[in-house]
Amino acid sequence: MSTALNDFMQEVKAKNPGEAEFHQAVEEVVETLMPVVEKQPEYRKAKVLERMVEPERTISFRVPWVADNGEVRVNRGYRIEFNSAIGPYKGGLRFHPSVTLSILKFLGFEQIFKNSLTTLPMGGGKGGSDFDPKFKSKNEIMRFCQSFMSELYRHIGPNTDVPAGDIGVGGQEIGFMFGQYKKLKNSFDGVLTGKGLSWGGSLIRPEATGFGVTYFANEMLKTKGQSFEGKTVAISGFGNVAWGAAIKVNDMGGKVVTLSGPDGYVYDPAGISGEKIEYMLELRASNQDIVEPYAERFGVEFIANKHPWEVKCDVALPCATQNELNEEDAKNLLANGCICVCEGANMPTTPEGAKLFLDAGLLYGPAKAANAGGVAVSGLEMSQNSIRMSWSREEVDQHLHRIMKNIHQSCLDASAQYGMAGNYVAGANIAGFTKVADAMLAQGIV
Ligand code: NDP
Ligand code: 2IT
Repeated sequence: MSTALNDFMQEVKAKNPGEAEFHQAVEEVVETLMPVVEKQPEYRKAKVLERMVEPERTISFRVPWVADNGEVRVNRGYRIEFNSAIGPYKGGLRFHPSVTLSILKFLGFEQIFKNSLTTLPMGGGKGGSDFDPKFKSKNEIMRFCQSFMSELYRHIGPNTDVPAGDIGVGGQEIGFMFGQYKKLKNSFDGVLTGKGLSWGGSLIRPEATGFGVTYFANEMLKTKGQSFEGKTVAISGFGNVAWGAAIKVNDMGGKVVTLSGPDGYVYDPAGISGEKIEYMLELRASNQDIVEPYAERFGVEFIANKHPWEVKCDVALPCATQNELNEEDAKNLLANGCICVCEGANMPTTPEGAKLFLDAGLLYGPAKAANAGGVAVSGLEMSQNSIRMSWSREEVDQHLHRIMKNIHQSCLDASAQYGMAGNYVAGANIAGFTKVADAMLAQGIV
């Protein structure tokens, strides 16, 4: 570690004690940005990096609600409004018992660069709660969402901060929160994305992250004269992102052989396609957060308490959660001949795993570039809301495909410009950073 990076990280750690995920996300970005910042005295003088790691605003609030049995429950809600240099704060809401300030700060920080890469005018933010949707009734989820929005509504708005979904927050939760926002504000605003089609949502938003990851992986494969045709693909997770990726991999001629949940993974060597993909929606809607019923339903192997990275595959798409692919998993993938790892989840690979991929020269697509398709279509939903129009499926998909190709090219160009050709991690960080940093310089010390 260089002295400059070491000093910088010491300060970040001292100011944000105990926030391991946030430190991890900052270190990964700053490591690749140091050479850029050191070449630009204006960035250093204006303390652009130091300002970027400090959220513009951090909101934390009480979320009380009543369970079906009459018991009062109290959760904690958050919204991190990280950076608004290039547009209103934008980013998802995560409802999961593992949610802490550290997790949301890592996600909000990454979102700044991801949103910049999309080329759409969106700043970075993230929020959520330690609420666990597992085994909750629909009415309990509704009451929780209403209580959450009863505080959040005063901090957000279509030109201020536009939340969306993430783990544990899908169309149903966005609906309950939108209803409560509209009631409190008496205004029909495009204040959340991922809305239903009849009330301002965009076609392709549910599929967007998974489609985008697959488009990005395909662009990477093309640089080696390859495609998804005939490739064996391991996917982790079974949620929104994994579902979209499974559909698009099949469209592009690949064969998906795994899915995973917190209970383990399923191995389906015949390929996960057609009704098996649709079954993923049932699995998630069952609210049990387990993948084993897939194995029972389709008569395939279930491997308890393991990740799918031990399976032989050509392409791996981690689509579940942070730090789900470690050094040993990376070794297994490389030993089994995997040629491409493209991240659907946010920060799924540990730093040790990522280093192995970069050293081996494998095609490695980092989350903030590869999974930007979700927020990109959120941006398109905002545009459609602003002009009070809705675009066709084909139109939105074409925009998404074009945006993913452009992100891929920007990463390649930036990596080459700084002497790290083909390193998509450096490319994504540098390309995402420059636009935000220049906007911050232009807007003065605020
Ligand atoms: P869903 O709620 O639809 O799916 C939930 C996923 O969460 C499951 O696949 C499950 O996989 C995983 N999960 C289970 N247990 C835990 C745990 N203890 N901690 C954290 N995660 C757990 O979420 P999404 O599909 O929307 O999100 C999956 C990933 O993609 C996340 O990293 C998210 O940040 C990222 N992402 C989502 C976007 C979106 O638009 N929805 C956009 C860009 C990125 P498993 O059990 O195997 O962990
Ligand atoms: O991590 C992400 O980019 C998301 N969860 C989507 C955010 C959004 O605003 O659509």
